[in-house]
Amino acid sequence: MSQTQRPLLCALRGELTARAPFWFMRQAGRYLPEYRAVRAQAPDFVRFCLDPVRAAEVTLQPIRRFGMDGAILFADILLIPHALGVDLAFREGEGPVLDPVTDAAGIARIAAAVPASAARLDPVYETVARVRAALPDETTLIGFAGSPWTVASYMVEGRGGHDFLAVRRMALAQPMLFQAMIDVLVAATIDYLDRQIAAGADAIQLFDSWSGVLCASEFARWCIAPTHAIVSALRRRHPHVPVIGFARGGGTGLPRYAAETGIDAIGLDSSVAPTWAAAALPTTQCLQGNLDPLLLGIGGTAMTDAAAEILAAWRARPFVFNLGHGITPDVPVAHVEQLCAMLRSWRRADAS
Ligand code: 1CP
Repeated sequence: MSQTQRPLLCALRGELTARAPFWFMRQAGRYLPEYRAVRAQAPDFVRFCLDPVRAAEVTLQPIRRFGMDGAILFADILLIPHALGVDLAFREGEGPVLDPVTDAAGIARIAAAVPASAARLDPVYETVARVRAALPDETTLIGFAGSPWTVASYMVEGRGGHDFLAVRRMALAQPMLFQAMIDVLVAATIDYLDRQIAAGADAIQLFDSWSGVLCASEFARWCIAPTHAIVSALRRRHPHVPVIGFARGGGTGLPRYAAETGIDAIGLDSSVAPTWAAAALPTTQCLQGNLDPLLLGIGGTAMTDAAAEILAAWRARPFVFNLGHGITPDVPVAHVEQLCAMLRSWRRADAS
């Protein structure tokens, strides 16, 4: 089968597919017993991400069970700081902990590490190659990275999201210094994604999970501009590989993000009304989202009614069905099965 018969890839390229292609953020994860079994064998999360056999296995698990149209590479956005020499550990119940980078000397250290950083992530590209070889032809393989703002927020704060005061202060009070950090992340991210594509990734998603904490002008500077830099560099090297931009919490900044970054598809969080997105975002651009992951946990008609609302709002546009954020560990497998069955039976022709 040729690539053009991958429904998810077709939708990302702006085609009106007959079916509703779907995948779910964090589809590989703790809600799956088979994931927990592999995770139990791999207590160190960074090593787990850099173990191509295990990472490929957990990438494939949800595809075997549910047959999504897309597989997302199992890795983590914090592998870039790791490759840049930043100490990183994932602690049970606490999430990621990093050695903070907050001054010129720290930024000079990570800048010096950029040329060698892509090769430090060689195991990730091996995972990509293994997954692509094992996937059904019609399934799209999505590679990913964090967007520079979101990755920088972990590097400056030294941990996961709370109030983001340190990184927001640095961006506002020392913009030149902060720009230097963003430039390092842009360069490292381009090389990393270039290598994922060379290894077999069909599409790329940029996760800007914390873009919602920025004020409007800062959103343009730290979210839109670096995303544009990454997308244009990838486009020059790989003109046919679509990029999905997921600026979570982007709100009223989303039309500008859609128009100015060069992304092919826009990931939407659950706060965005599906009908608003259909009317406000460029009609050629694929929409992706945006069922509230909590509804997947609740199931029943609350879940299927909300999914039907998204399908109805987007029936005249290219779209990929997804959640508005990642699946949580408490989600029952049966609810995921029910949603997949509903999506599989939907046809655009019946929807008008
Ligand atoms: O086994 C475990 O410990 C489970 C938790 C877990 C998983 C499954 C982490 C820790 N990372 C991952 C894999 C992962 N991370 C994937 C691939 C799998 C898939 O999606 O199916 C992806 C795409 C990510 C991306 C990621 N990591 C993001 C962006 C997406 C999002 O959720 O907004 C972020 C912010 C991270 C950081 C991260 N990784 C893990 C934790 C606990 C955190 C911190 C989250 C926080 O700060 O609240």
